Amino acid sequence: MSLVFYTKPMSQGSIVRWMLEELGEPYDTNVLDYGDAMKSPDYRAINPMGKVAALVHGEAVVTEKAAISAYLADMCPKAGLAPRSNERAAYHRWMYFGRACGSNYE
Ligand SMILES: N[C@@H](CCC(=O)N[C@@H](CS)C(=O)NCC(=O)O)C(=O)O
Repeated sequence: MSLVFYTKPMSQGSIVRWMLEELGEPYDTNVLDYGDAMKSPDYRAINPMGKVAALVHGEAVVTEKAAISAYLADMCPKAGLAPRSNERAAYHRWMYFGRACGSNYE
């Protein structure tokens, strides 16, 4: 099933790109510019927020970098990117900590 990644260089899409590369599955990339391209009706049909990153996997659409990362890890267990059940609490904690905050340093 095809994977299509919507991103912009030097954006939070880089986190998703890292996951896609670790996954090792083929994917297509659509690079969007800020402004008109990201706010177009065509792209808003994928992400109503008009932001990157977004992932289209067949009929499934996932936005939000944490959600996309978790989706990819679960979609392809053979890649070993999601932990075993006894490690899931820490996995969720640090997945959402790291991807929810731009800066977490005190
Ligand atoms: N909560 C979103 C944030 C996405 C986001 O803010 N993306 C920025 C690029 S780093 C964007 O697309 N900005 C374009 C805009 O707001 O017009 C996520 O985690 O993926």
